[in-house]
Amino acid sequence: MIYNVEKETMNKQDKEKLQLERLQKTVRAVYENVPFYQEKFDEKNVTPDNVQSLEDLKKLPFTKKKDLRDHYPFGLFAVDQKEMVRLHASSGTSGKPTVVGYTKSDIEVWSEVVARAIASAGGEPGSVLHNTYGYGLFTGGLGLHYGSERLGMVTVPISGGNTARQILLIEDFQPQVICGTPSYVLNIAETMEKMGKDPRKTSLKFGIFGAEPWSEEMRQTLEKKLDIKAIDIYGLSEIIGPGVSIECHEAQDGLHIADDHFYVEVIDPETLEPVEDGEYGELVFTSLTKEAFPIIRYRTGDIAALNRETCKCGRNSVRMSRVKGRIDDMLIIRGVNVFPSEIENCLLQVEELVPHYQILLKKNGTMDHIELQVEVNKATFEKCAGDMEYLNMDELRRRIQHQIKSNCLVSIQVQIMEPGSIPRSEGKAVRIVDLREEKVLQQ
Ligand code: DLL
Repeated sequence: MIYNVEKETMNKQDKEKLQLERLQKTVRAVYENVPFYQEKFDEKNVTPDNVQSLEDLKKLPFTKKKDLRDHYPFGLFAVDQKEMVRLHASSGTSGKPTVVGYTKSDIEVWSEVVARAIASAGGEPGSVLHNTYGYGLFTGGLGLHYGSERLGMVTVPISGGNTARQILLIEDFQPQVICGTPSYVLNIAETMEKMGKDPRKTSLKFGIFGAEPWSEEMRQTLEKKLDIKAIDIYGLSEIIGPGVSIECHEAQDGLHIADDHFYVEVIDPETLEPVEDGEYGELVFTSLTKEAFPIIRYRTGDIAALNRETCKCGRNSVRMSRVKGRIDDMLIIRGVNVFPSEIENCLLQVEELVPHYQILLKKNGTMDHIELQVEVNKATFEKCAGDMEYLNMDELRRRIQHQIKSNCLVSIQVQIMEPGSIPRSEGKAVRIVDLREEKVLQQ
């Protein structure tokens, strides 16, 4: 079902006209109300009057996460506090969190784009949505919540954690849709198995998964384990939260961006020049309708590619590929760039492994050293009578290393672990642990 047929199937010409009108209004609002933008525009010698076409957006300066931190907490807001109704913040691994604000109208827009997203994933009015995204300052819980209610779904605001209770409510409330990070929903499915329950036998039909990078192989694992369609949803608090883009259940072929609200560019993170459609680069978003926290050319740090072909579902919006990873999480192993999601892809092709892993960054003297911890499944563990020594680890380790070498072109040290030994997440999975300074890189 298409939630907003008029906006989601709008032709290119009308869309661009609408985008330009909204862009001009946003640019004027930030120039007049946010000193940070006025200064940056002045440095580049541009004023709102210089934005006469969508192409002119390129004249405007980029905004980065550091700009949000430097203006903590409210320095980039464009409206008076009296007009605002909500704050959210992202945790951040060091220093101050990044804070974002919403007016009533911003919450309306957010609910609308998430309602579109849930409908795109297969949600329908009257059916039940089990929402395991964390409620609170994180945008996942409340973002999906408002969208689900807007669509007219019966919303279960269970939030993350207390997995046994999640399972009880899935059995008793019979939801059709589950939302959460892919790693946490996998954790729920595995807990069901441990309790002797079959995760394929629930009422669930669709899963709406995002908030962390995940691979195509992980999608197949979740679809098989839970007998559902696993849909990728993307968003970030700086732009609005979840609902920036989502796949449609009809095609599952790229994520439709709500591009009447968020204008997308993809740039080469080194040269800052735009890349061709289809080429991977850094996603950059400009908000077109936000009031409290409008944002111009925000460099997300997320790597993806664009596709402007019409989708078979009928939506006309520009689509982005699944996010390959964040620039900050990219590992450089002897000169080769690798994202954790690419390693995940390789691991899930090895039958004996479960989809849990951690990449440890260590120091070996003065040299950086990377170690991959993977976990064998229960059946494999039982085959070796619970004694890891009996397992032909060398052969398995060689196969894993070969898989990674042939797909990612890097040699990496692999440590095979017992079932259950890699920490499970109740929200965003921690895939990279930096032990060089005892700090966690990815949250
Ligand atoms: O994670 C918003 C969200 C909530 C999205 C629920 C989807 C579902 P932040 O906490 O600000 O917001 O984190 C945003 O998470 O820049 C990406 O690096 C990553 N991310 C979000 N969705 C995806 C996805 C929420 N589908 C950061 N695939 C973003 C890969 C994702 N990475």
